[in-house]
Amino acid sequence: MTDLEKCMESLIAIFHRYAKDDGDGKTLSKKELKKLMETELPTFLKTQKNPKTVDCILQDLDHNKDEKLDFEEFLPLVAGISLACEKCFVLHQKKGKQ
Ligand SMILES: [Ca+2]
Ligand SMILES: [Ca+2]
Repeated sequence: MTDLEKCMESLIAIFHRYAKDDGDGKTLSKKELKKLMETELPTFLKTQKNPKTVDCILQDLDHNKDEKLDFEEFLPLVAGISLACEKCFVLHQKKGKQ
């Protein structure tokens, strides 16, 4: 498998690992999302000063308003954080070159 394929597999595996906690493995409840973010994205959570970050994220991403995130709704979160990371990465690279 290529690196990117491994990444995608991990992403799917992580989503399902946390989603299945309450018996409904297709969606992340708020509790499951919180646990996922606390465990898998601690660095990102630490940069967020708002204690309601998880609630805000859930509201933003939950398009069908069932207060749960399915995989399709969850992906923009990963994409968004990846975008932010990529900007940092580019910034660091520029700093390194100067
Ligand atoms: Ca669930
Ligand atoms: Ca939803």
